[in-house]
Amino acid sequence: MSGRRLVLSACSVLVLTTVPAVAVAATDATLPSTEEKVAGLTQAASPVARGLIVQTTSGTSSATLERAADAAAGSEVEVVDAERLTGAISTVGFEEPVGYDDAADLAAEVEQRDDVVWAVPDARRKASVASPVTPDDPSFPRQKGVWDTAYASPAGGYSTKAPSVWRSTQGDPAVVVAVVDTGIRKEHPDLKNQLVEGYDMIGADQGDDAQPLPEGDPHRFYTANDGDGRDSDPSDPGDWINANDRYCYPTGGNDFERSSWHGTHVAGIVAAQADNGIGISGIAPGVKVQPVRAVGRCGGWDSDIMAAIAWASGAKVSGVPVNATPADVINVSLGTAAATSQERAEACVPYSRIFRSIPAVVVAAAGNGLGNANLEVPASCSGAVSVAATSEWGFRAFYSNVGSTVDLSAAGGDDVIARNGILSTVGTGSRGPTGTGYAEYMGTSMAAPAVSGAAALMYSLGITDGNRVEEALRATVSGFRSSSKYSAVSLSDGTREYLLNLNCARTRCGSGILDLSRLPAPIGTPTVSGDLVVGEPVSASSRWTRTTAMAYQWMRDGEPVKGATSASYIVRPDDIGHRLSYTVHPAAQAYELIERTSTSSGVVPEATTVTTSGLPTSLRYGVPATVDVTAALGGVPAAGTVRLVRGASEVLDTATLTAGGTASFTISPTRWLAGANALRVAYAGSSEAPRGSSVTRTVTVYRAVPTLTRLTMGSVVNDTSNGTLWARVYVPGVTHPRGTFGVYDGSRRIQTATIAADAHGIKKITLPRLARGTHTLRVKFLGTSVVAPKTSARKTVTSR
Ligand SMILES: [Ca+2]
Ligand SMILES: [Ca+2]
Ligand SMILES: [Ca+2]
Repeated sequence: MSGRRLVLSACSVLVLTTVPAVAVAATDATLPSTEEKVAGLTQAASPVARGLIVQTTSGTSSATLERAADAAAGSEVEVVDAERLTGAISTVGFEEPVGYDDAADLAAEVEQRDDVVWAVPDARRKASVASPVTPDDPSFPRQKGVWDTAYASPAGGYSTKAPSVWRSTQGDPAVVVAVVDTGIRKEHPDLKNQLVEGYDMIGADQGDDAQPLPEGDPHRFYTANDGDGRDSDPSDPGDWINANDRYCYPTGGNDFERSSWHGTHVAGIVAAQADNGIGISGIAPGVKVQPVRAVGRCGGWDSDIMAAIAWASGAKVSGVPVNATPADVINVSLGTAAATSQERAEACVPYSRIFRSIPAVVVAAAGNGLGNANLEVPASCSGAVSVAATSEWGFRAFYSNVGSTVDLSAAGGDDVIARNGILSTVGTGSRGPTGTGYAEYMGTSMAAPAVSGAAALMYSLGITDGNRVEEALRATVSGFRSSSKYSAVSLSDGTREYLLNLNCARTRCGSGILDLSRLPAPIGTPTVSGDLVVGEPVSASSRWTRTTAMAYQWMRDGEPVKGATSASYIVRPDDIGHRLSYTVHPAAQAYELIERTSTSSGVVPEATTVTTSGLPTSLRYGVPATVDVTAALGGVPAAGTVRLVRGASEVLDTATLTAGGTASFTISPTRWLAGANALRVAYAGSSEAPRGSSVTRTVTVYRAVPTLTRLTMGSVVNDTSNGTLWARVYVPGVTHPRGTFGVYDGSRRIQTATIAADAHGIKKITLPRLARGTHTLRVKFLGTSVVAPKTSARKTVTSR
């Protein structure tokens, strides 16, 4: 095992050759030098254009303009449409935004045409969706992997969207993320307050006999590069490699490689200090980083990396003092691809054994091999969270390995196709350290610490079980950009062509792209709202960064109240003299450990009790009932008022209690519809006493039973004139019953008449002429929602 060298997962140098339908001038796809990037830090973020705005001479059609722009663009920019903006000004759209400079070049070319007056890039002028939290760090706007303002939908684009969680927490300083890497530049102003003690776990290099090289051997500390073996100082001395270095490159012929300051870059992505007016902000700027040095020049050894992981988690490593601040999350932005699945399986045995024996979450980079993530060691080993990289466009970053062992993806920068890297902290100096600064790197090395930062935020919120954190990480994602346009991207490293599919899918890039706006996090402390009155509801009041189904448990003096698991709670007599509170957590299993306990309510006061007699379970419409009420507090008659309430809040009547604490209501059910009515008699309080208990009963109001009179109707009518009859309906307790009469001749209705509003239920009904003969007539009151129908006796009438 100790013979394996693992290398950093920062990206190797590749150049795009042809990229169909993508705007890339692939002239300089290599990583710019650190100094160039540091110098560029004060400049504004690279602007983009989504098309051109063109003024033509009259008579140039949009179609002509589109063809012209397309011809000028060649294969580098895909022109999708052109349309008239206003007058002779038109817009030409690109399929994807392109760099402003490229668009300006294209505009200049289009402007050469005789029928074009001028052409300028259609540039973005304004952020679409601002970050929910904007720290004062001056380079925050350039941190497109943290919050990308270029998208209106999805808000924050395909970034990590950590500012969504920052409304709740930026991380708990008790949470530690170990960065197993090249070490750290502790003096970096954006990191110096963010660190806990780490360790340098790089031992002496080994010879062919698998024994440490002897003292005096010039390569004894070649990897360590700090002149000694394991020591307590994880400072990064630099990992440069000289030209034609035959120790790292046995066949020689290599160019000089600058120091990467990789561990410092990764540490800044996790937890660069926020709101200090300097540089950038990490994903979890409130937590601590523990730098553990395990890779140096030319990479590092499995044995040192495993020792670093074990030590970081708090496990014993022989010859090394125990870690006083064991890490909750361990970031491993390094690895190499095994040649075969057999080799990978063998290499994973000790790694998985360690991963499974420690409580910490291990997050590892899936590798930048443009190939199979399932061969990457240690990311593909079971027990590690394997992270692939996506670009700011929501596609696979071109370099990222993909495969079924990937757990999720995260923004890792793509400086070649999407033209943006991940900005973070670095040391400066091409060999040893000369200072500190910032640089954009891309790689799964940059995606993994975004996930580690997310895991640290989850720990800070209360998901302190490593398995639950892994589950939550896989759940806290949004979907990949759906498109097929990147199904064939061709790149070259100068010797080999790579044909890449940049479309992500769950089988290739994990469950989705890390999206912390999907993480429900509490904002502030939950409270109990509502009046503490027995029989009345109180409700849970809590704010979260995301609306999602919540689970509640109400508590009485901190003890759960059985069955009280809704957002609201009806105060019970048992609660008198106790305080109420509740716990609340997202219902989804992945987040259920993010639980908060509300502040406690005041003490539930002793309630004035109300008793009633005569409150019926049913009433007849129009027939009043009398309810006697007694209110007492501790056996003493209560003063104040009582209310008769219908439903939730409709006060039907109010009565003042007598000196004996009694009152009575006359329930006169003419104001209600028939059916079930929830009636409540409640103590309404007084200047001395709070509101008290109530008595609630469902009262069913049946329809009134009317009586019907037919006032006048002779037994004989003339067949040449209209007969008349008077009908009247009586409804007990109702002065002016409403409704409709029907007059029937046998079973046939021959007339219908509606009673006027103030007619005492009386209606004069004019009948149609009746054919000669005998008719059996009836008058029927047809009934209403509150009065039942009623039919008169038959009446035989003869028409002559
Ligand atoms: Ca050392
Ligand atoms: Ca050291
Ligand atoms: Ca900062």
